[in-house]
Amino acid sequence: MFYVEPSVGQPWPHPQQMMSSEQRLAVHPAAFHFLINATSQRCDLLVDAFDRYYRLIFYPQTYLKYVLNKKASSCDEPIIELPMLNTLTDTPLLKRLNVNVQQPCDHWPSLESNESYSLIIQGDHGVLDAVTVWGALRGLETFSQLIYPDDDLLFAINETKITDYPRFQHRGLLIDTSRHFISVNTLKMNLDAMAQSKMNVFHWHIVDDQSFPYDSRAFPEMSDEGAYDETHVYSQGDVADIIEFARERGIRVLAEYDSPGHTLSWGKAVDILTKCYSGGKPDNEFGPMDPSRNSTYDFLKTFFGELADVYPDHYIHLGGDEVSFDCCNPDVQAFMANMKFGTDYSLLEQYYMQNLVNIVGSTGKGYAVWQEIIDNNVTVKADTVVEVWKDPYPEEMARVTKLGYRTILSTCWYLNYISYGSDWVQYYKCDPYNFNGTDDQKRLVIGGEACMWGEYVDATNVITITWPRASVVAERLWSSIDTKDPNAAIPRLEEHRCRYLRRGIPAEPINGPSFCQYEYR
Ligand code: CP6
Repeated sequence: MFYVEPSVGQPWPHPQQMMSSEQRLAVHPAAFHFLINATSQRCDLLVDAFDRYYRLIFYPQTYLKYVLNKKASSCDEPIIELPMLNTLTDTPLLKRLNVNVQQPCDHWPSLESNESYSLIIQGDHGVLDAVTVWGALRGLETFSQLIYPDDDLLFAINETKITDYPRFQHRGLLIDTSRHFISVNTLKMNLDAMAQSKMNVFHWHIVDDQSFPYDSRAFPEMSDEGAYDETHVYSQGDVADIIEFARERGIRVLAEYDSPGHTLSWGKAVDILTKCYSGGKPDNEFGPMDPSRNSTYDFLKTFFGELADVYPDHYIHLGGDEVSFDCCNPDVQAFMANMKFGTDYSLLEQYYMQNLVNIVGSTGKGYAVWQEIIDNNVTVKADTVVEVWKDPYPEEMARVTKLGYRTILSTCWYLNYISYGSDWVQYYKCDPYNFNGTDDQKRLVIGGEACMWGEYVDATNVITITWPRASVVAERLWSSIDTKDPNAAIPRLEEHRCRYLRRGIPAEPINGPSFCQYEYR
């Protein structure tokens, strides 16, 4: 073989258990419908999902346009006609998918959501069973991927039995919107790509040193001064729109407001940063949030109080990474002497973080943090999620879980590193269980995140560089521990990438020479 050939009708990520037969069924848009059982009837999430998946299956070319413009046009544009099924075919028809959801529809997905489902395609209908609506969404995605275009039948599906559930509860993707602004529509396209790989956490690294594109209710001046310009800002409406778009796909929005480092843009409008001194006077440089002033903590109370209302997820990410200690300030030094910290800046960092986690904890929220918080001995709430991002990660995973904290791994999934060749194989081989620890420690590992830092990506390339590379992480986090052979993954990954193209998502080739008939135009 001189180029990689895709599989046909194989889902990605691979289901926990799947059996399929040679028996093919035809599927036609004029002769197929979704049917909801009685108890799941009043679930808008499901009704909207049927509408989306009907389009994704039969009219993938118009799908994205439809979901991205939903707000703008209230009437659906007519979908293009497909030729009628050739009535001479003797292939049986799949007429409907019966969807049964046991529990009443919840409003928000959470870390504890049950995403399991089973799917049986047999005879003239399919049955999708799930405990929750979130499981039903995952099952609908799988169903849509089992259906493949066919020259004679238009669309075909093989008789199949699937039992499926995620190996890990937290399957995230970090997108950074501070180094480059990324439009709401591009973020939505990315959320759609996540749903198509069953990822369920959008880690939104929304602000950082370079820009503050969040329009705060309490401090609107922060984006007036801190964003690149006044049009490159997420309004409260934009944030709500992203959260809703994610919710419809069973994706949580984990917003990160990183401090005390990485906050230069925060300080453009509010006086909260450490002023650096050289030669005995301020030199107009700024350091991390000023941990020595009470006014800093007053600000944090108001600001994080607001965020607790804006973001519905139980968790908010507090950052805490890469705090630099080379900003000298006499007041901070006096404070350190007074607090008996000596010259140990890690104690100062610990003091700030301890205050911050107490403030955020008192809003009722849980928090995620980068590993430095734990390395610095801050006492955090028992339900804290610690994100490991440094090497050597096996030691860190062992240390954090030994302390009893839930952990997610991102070290080996920094997708912002790009290089020639099939770099995805190394992501595929990395596993959150690659460390020495007891079963109790392993149980504390709740998943991981692919990270797409924003220094070298904006709307021109973020989708292309992220997909399908993040799908590789998605399969590691969803599928069984035994789904690990890259050679077995190649044809399915190739089909998955081609399916992204068919659905209008410009995912890049990652297996060397290949051919996808839905070439991106
Ligand atoms: N920004 C923030 C970053 C990074 C981190 N935090 C980062 C560090 C190293 C690499 C990529 C990104 N750009 N706030 C580290 C968590 Cl290689």
